[in-house]
Amino acid sequence: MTIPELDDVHPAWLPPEAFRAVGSRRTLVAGDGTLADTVRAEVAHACARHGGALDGPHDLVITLSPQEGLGDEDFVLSRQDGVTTVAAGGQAGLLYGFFAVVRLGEAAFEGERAAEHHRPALRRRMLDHWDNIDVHPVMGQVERGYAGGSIFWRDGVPHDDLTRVRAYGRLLAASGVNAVAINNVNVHATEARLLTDRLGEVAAIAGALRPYGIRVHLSVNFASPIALGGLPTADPLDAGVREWWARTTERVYAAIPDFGGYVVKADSEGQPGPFAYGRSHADGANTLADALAPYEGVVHWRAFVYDHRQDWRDRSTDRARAAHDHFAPLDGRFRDNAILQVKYGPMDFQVREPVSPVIAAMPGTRLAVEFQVTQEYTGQQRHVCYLGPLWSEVLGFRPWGPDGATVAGLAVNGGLVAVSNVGDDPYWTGHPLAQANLYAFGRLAWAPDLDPGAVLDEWIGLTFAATGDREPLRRALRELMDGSWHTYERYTAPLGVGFMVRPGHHYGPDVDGYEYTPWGTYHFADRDGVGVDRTRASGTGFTGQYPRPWSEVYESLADCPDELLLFFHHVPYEHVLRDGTTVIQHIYDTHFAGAEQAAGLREKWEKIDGLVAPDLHARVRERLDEQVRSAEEWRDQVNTYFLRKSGVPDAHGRRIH
Ligand code: BDP
Repeated sequence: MTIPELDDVHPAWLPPEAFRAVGSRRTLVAGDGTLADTVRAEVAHACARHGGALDGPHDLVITLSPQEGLGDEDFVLSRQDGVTTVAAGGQAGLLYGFFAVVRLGEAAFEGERAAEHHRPALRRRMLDHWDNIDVHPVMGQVERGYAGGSIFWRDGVPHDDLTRVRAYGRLLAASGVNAVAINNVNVHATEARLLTDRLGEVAAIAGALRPYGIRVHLSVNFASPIALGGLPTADPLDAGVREWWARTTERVYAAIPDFGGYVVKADSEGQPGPFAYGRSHADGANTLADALAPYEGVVHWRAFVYDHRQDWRDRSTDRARAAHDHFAPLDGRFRDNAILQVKYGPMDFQVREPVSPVIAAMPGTRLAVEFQVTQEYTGQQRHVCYLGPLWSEVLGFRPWGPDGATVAGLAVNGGLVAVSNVGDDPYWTGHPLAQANLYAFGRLAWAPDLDPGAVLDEWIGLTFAATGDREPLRRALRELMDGSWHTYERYTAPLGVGFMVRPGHHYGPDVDGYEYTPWGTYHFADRDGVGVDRTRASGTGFTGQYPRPWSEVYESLADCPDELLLFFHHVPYEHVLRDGTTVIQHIYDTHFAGAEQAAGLREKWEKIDGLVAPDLHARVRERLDEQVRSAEEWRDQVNTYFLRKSGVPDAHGRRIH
């Protein structure tokens, strides 16, 4: 493994300057093994650039120090008598400790520092790639990808140079991520074969990510025993099927001894699953879990199961209910190495949703919470939308009220997963500022309590480390990005109602685009009002899936938080919100304000000209132009729609249409 070659790839938050503090010192790295070698190579590379050394009296000691209570990824950071020490519980701790010092920069070498024990809050911190090997006729190569092609494959074969994959692993390790699922959860025929005759490709990718402590996982097709094994059935309780999974998995581990495990999307949006055999999702998950158990692998079984062919007129089948209806009764029936992977909201990665009730409903099951770093529903990396604050809200949510556990606490043994936003785009993420989302995901998965604004500052500090006086840049970027999620929310779908996007690609507004389709994503707007009645009293009963106090809070029109009002209630346009405005006026006001704020972002960016590299500045400017255009389109379509439905004019007399 060589580090210098990685410098040819856009460095994102690891530019050479970010290593100045470490690289200008004398450092001792003590420990043997793959990750210790990585840290040694990193330090050597930084020293070569910044004048430090790996011998002589030390300013920094990075050493293995296994002891009671210190996990493999943990490290203790301290500073005494002019020496900064990272004492790691295991090899991974060396790596994370090293990057912690990089993040601190000069601050790591100032004064004294009492011993701080750092440990990841969540054991598995994973990115899922929705990459295809072949270019899919509708979805392209990366499903919901907005940053070019796959970093793993091109033209149906693996990239022969995996430098970019190695650089990716390095970036992820520096943010705290330790697992990557490399292929799409919708597993098409070509990608299914990664499990068998194309396994060598998985092994090569695993080899590129291993030096940075990242394990590879694979999305598998539930019907593989038929398609790949030639069996007549994929029934999870069939002995031949179980045997096939066991033998296939054995071969996977022979090729990749530290393989992480499988990801499965079953009985969802056309993917095969156990329902075809009258079996439950626990039966399905457990068969794969049993095959993985001898190697300590895990299966991530997705809870995103719903009927995508429902009748929109039948209000009793509420898509929001589906995951809980399917999975809550199965609590306690999953193997210990089966992890139920639950999207953070009950619908589908919308800009605003309540937290999924499944997360509180399965105390006897290991749960992972799933986010979407790729901005499918949040501007597709053409809009600035810093998602740290959204994730932070979800992670800190307490389903049982102020004295109960947080979502992050409930996911401790399962982990945090997110759909990646990277591709082979030179900036990794299409929109250069979308790199912050990738970084923030890793940091929040490691430490969910971190303030997302502070994470943003950290990202700015590292990414633009070469900028001499960073304060003006930091202030400008902070202003531009920190509130950008709320800005996006204002000019898109109001009050938590979700899904007013164009069908298929999901970019831009189409208020009724999904209203009369079988996907289960409705707003029920008519001339009298808007919103989905999900109460027990008169609606779908979804509120009953929450424990108290939230079941009561959401049920009550008076108590339901305004930002989720239309998710839970169907209300007249004249319904008055907490700030005294009516729903209809709120829709107008937020859409005008949001579009105006989008224009403000562009102005702020203009002020940054000269503080960042010209090519990066130009790329962001071009995207901001599109964001401003798109925000105006959203404003006009949503406002016009509701003006026509309701007949209520804007109280401020602004032109709608
Ligand atoms: C939806 C995406 C779709 C994914 C699906 C999933 O539109 O492309 O396959 O989620 O999570 O949001 O499986």
